[in-house]
Amino acid sequence: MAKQEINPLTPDKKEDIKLVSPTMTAAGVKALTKSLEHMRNEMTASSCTKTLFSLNQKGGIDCPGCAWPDPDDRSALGEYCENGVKAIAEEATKKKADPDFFAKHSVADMSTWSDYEIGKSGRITHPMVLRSGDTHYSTIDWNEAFTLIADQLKNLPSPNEAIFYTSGRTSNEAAFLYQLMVRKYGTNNLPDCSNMCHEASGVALSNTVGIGKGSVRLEDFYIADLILVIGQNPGTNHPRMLTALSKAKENNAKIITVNPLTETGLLTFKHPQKMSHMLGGGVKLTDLYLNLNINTDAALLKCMLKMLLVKEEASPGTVFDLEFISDRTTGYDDLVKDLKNYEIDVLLDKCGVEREKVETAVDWIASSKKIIICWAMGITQHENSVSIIQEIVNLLLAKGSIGIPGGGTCPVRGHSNVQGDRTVGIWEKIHDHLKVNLKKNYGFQPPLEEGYNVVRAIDAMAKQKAKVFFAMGGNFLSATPDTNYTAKGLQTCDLTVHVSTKPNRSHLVHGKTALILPCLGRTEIDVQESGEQFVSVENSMGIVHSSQGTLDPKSSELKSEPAIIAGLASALFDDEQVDWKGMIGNYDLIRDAIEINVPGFDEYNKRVRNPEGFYLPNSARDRTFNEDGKAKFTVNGLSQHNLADDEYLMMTVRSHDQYNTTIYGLDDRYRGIENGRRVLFMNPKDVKKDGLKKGDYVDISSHYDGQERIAKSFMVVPYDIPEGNLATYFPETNVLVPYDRYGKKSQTPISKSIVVKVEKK
Ligand SMILES: Nc1nc2c(c(=O)[nH]1)N[C@H]1C(S)=C(S)[C@@H](COP(=O)(O)OP(=O)(O)OC[C@H]3O[C@@H](n4cnc5c(=O)[nH]c(N)nc54)[C@H](O)[C@@H]3O)O[C@H]1N2
Ligand SMILES: Nc1nc2c(c(=O)[nH]1)N[C@H]1C(S)=C(S)[C@@H](COP(=O)(O)OP(=O)(O)OC[C@H]3O[C@@H](n4cnc5c(=O)[nH]c(N)nc54)[C@H](O)[C@@H]3O)O[C@H]1N2
Ligand SMILES: [Mo]
Repeated sequence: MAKQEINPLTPDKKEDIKLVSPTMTAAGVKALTKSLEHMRNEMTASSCTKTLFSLNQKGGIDCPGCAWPDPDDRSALGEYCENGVKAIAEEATKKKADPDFFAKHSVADMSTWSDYEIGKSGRITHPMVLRSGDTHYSTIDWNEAFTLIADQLKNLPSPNEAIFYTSGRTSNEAAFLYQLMVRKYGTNNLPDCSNMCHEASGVALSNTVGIGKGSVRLEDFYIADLILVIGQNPGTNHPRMLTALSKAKENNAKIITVNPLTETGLLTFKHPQKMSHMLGGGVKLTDLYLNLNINTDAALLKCMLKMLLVKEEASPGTVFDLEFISDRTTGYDDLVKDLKNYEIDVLLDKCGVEREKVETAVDWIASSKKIIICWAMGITQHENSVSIIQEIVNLLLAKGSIGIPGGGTCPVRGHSNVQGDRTVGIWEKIHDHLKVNLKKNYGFQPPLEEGYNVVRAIDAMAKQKAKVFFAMGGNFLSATPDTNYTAKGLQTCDLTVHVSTKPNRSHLVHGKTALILPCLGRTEIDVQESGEQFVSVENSMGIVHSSQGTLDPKSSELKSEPAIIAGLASALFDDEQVDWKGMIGNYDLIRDAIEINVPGFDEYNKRVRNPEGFYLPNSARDRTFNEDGKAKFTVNGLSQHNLADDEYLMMTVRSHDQYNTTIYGLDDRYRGIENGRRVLFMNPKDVKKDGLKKGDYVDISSHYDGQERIAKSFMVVPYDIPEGNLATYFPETNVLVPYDRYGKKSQTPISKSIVVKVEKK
């Protein structure tokens, strides 16, 4: 059979989309019924019971849904939310993508399916291979697969021609072993999903407060005076955060939301496990909603700082914390000098928020001390993300609100262990302590030169500088920018390998030889030589805790992620420096290895067995900033877009029914969308201006450096979004994002500010 061309894009068939009234209350009864529906459709009854009662319980399964922490006073029912349950149902599904499935469907056929259809095919049960010229994946023995990969790696002229990607679900144990294998092999090519996610937060926070993580604890939410939620949609992406916000409200905190869209999840919340919420009207969360233009947060924050400065100068010491500023910071005078260069009216005009609303926000900030600022992808995926986050830090520093009970920074992480992966060594740069410790403890010189991050990895493959691509989880093809260019890169590789739980589009757009290595999921029991194992993860607030599955593995052929790494490492190296076999026989030995290589993990095996886990050290929380102990104010510019008359600024967001590239369903009930995903949210005035109407189909294009990129067949949805701004769902529009346009200093793709044109079909 002749090999067919594979289209790497999500098929652009017109969908039968229904536009309905958005649900205006987050969670509530609907969330419960939706959760149960997903579980019933995907799982057996006994799996439902075994997982639900263990989810986010102390010593139970850490929810793979997001990185929000669990409260210590969680109920006997555990802490879960609608989207956590969907994540579990997706993994613990009874459907199987087994060898018969792969024999029946060719790679070319599967590539014409939607992401939803591909994902719903079920759990992969056997290691699969696609050799050069094959049309279908077929089974391969584990040892043969390891030898195949090891041979390819050994034959590369340089270890830097191999790339080792990580998605953020990987446990600390697997991540540590993985980076150990990769660095022993000789490269720092360890791109990870963080490069597309909170990289800018890490860079900006390290640069200013000396540690790339947030400073608040969950308990701080309960005593805060004021919480700002900027560029984040927790109702969909971190639903358990709504419980913390509602608790803050009960304790009289005020909440300000900054977002171009009025997100239902931030308006009213009904806790599905609280009778008072369910019977009453729920809790009103946001007190003040600032609907700004996309990518104008720096202007808004500067405007707030300037208004605060006016108040401070009128009555010194009443608004800013002058003692903290003089004792614990540097750069305040430069900040003040720089603020004088800006006009309030010009800043207000740029962000498009009414003056009175900003003044109210400023009054609240002026009179509050315990201020928490939360942010996520609405802030981190722009060219000037690092600057915006540094402006957030400026505000908190001026107020003396970092490192106090009830105040501080809160970058809300995405993947459930993305923060932990970085802590234990997944990074294209190498931590200073690993440079020293890997040599000391394992006797090899780790590579020191910087490896490829995500955008560099794409370019290296497309330019044939890298020939082997290995992914520990994730969906590199669809999650990354510039889908066609990424596809070209993957397709020119000699070998692509994916350690995965379920099929995704990255398995279909592959190198000359391709492997899928099926692994255990979080929900499953992991038995090794010394018995049943658990793994550990770090949440958004720096707590490390255990996670242990309760379900029987979907197939006896599945291996755990650590076992896959150890299997490959044993085929790759024949020296005795690292006891791979011993470590996977008993994960305590991996944790011992982490303890001696990574600071902060003293008595890891003991402390991880505390039901609540343990906090990693956090210098910003303790108010020790940087080497000189001082935090830095910074001077930052504003974003510039200079759009032509027919251009828009477009953000790509998540629907309520997806987990990144995994599509749980086709509805986004908080935004009134049913049965489809190819929608373009547009201001009604813009719809009219472009001669369009509700329900029309359009193509969207971008034109960076004269190159046209097109995403086809999107339905126009008139929506409450500022004029000149558009929104679509990712990954359908990733094809429009040029791989070489990214955040300064963070190299995070500009997924939230893409300049595009809209054309009627
Ligand atoms: N159910 C579910 N949970 C998830 C995920 C998922 O896909 N599904 N993904 C996980 C991952 S990896 C991550 S990183 C997080 C993502 O969590 P979020 O960051 O909440 O995800 P997004 O949908 O990208 O939403 C970004 C929000 O930013 C707003 N926004 C966009 N541009 C701007 C801007 O310029 N300024 C401001 N102020 N706001 C802006 C959008 O309107 C939207 O409300 O969630 C994690 N949890
Ligand atoms: N345009 C645009 N692009 C974006 C974003 C955006 O907002 N807009 N967001 C970015 C962000 S924040 C992120 S984090 C990335 C996400 O990028 P990735 O992390 O690469 O993508 P996911 O969709 O989360 O990966 C899903 C796949 O992971 C596999 N998987 C699930 N569980 C496991 C497991 O336990 N082990 C293993 N080995 N595999 C597993 C399954 O096969 C599944 O198909 O996308 C980025 N891309
Ligand atoms: Mo993310």
